Amino acid sequence: MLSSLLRTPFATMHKRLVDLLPETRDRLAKIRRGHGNKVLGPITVEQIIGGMRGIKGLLTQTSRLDAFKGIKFRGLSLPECQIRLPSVRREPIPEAMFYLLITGEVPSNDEAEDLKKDIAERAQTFPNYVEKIVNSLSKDLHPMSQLSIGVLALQNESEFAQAIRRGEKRGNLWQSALEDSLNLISRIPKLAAMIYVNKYRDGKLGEIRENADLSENFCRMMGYHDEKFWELMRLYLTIHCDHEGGNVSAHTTHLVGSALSDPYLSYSAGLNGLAGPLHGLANQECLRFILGMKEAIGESPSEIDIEKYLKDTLAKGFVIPGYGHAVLRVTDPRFVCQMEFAQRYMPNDVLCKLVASLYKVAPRVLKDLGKVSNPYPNVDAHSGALLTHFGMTEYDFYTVLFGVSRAIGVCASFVWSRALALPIIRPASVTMENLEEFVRKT
Ligand code: CMX
Repeated sequence: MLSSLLRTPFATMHKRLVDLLPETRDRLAKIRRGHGNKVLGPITVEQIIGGMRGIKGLLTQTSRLDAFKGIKFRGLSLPECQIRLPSVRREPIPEAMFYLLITGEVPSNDEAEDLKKDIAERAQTFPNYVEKIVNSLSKDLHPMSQLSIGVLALQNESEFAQAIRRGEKRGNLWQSALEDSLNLISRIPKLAAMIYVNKYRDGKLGEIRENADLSENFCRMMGYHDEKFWELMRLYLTIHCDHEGGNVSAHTTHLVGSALSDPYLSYSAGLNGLAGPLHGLANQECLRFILGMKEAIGESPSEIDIEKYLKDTLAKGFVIPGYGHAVLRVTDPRFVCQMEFAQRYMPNDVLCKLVASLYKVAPRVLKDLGKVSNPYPNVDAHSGALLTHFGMTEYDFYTVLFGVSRAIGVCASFVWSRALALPIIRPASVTMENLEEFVRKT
C-alpha cells in the first residue's frame, strides 16, 4: 500500500521499495521459521571482554565488510560503485548511493536524477527554529557537538514520531522512516554548512541550486566553488557512508532506533559515537599528526626520519591515527581511492606526498610492536590532506563531513530495520563472577 506520504519526485525509489518489501520480508520469515535455532558461531570469553569483535549479532542489509576485501555496498566494491553508479564526473553522486543502499539496485540516470531533485527540493526547506538554535551556539563548541544538537533539534519535524503517536502499525513505520531519512539526508548538509560558516567564515551561507547534486550544493553552501572540490566531496560522501552494522555510529543509530526512537533521535546518538577519537574523530587527528610531522621533520623526510618520528610518538603513549582497524586486515580500499584521487588531481601536493611516505613506513613500525592486529591505513589517514589542498584546513570540522556522509548509510539501514519490523535490541550481559564461575567449570 502506498501511503499519502508518497511524493512524486522519488516515486521510483519508493515504488521499488514497495515491490521489494513482501519478498524480502518473506525471505526473512522463512529463515526465522525454518532455521531460527541454528547456531551461527560460538562466542568466546575473549569476545565478551574484547568489544564483541567478530560476533555476528546484527542484521544489516546495506553493506558488508570483508576483512581482506574491504567494504561492499549491496555487493558492489568501491571501484564497482565508481564505474556503475550515476556520477557527474567519475565519482558517484551521493543520491545514487542512497538509492543503491535502499533498493540494492543500481539506479538509472533518470532514477538518480529524480532522487537528486527531491533531495535538493527538501534542502530548501530548513526549519527556522533550528537555524536559530544553531546560530546561537558558542563558536567554541566542537562542530560535532553542534551537529548532534542540530540533528536533535530537527526531531521536532519527525513524521516517524507522529506516526508512533497516532498508533501507526509497526509494519507501516518504514514509510515515515523513509520520509524522515530523506529530510535528514537533505538537511544535514545545510546544518553542517551553517556550523562551518558560523565557526570559520562570516556566517553567510552560499546558495544552493535545484539541479545540483548534494555534494555540489553542500560545497556551495560552505563557500567552495571549485568543481574538483565538489568531486572530492562526492568521493568523500560515498566512501564514508556505510561500513556494515557493527561500527560505533551505525550500531548506535540502529540500537537507539530499535526502541522506535525516530531517525533524528537515533542519528544524533550515532553522531556522538562518531565524535570519539577511536572512530570518526580520527580524521581530524590524522591531519594534526601529518602537520606535526611536517613541522618536526620537514616536507620530504627520509624513511629513517619518519620511522624515528613514529617510534617517538608511540613511546609517548599516542596511537598513530589513521592506522589500524577493528575488522580490516589490509589497506582500507577507502584509503586507496583517496590516494588515487590525489595522484590524479594533485600529484605534487606536499601533504599528500607525506601521507604516501608515511604509508611506506608506518605498517612496518606498527607490525614491529607485535600487538597491532592491522598495521595498515584506514579511511581517515588520507582525507585531511585532500581537504587541505582545496583550502579546507579547519581540521576540527572534518568529522562533521563524515557525519554528513554516514547519515546516508544509517538512514538506509533504519528504513530497512523498520520495514523488517526488527525488534528492540536487548543482548544479555554477564558479570565477572559469572565468567569466573564459567571458567572454573570448564
Ligand atoms: N597506533 C598505535 N597502536 C595501535 C594502533 C595504532 N594505529 N592500532 C592499534 N594499536 C594498539 C591498540 O591500542 C592496542 O593496544 P593495547 O593492547 O595496548 O591496548 C593493540 O594495538 C591491539 O589493538 P587492535 O586489536 O589492533 O585494534 P582494535 O581493534 O582494538 O582497535 C582501532 C581498532 C581503529 C581503534 C585502533 O587501531 C586505533 O586506535 N587506531 C588509531 C585510531 C584510528 O585511526 N581510528 C579510526 C578507525 C576508523 C574509523 O572507525 O573511523
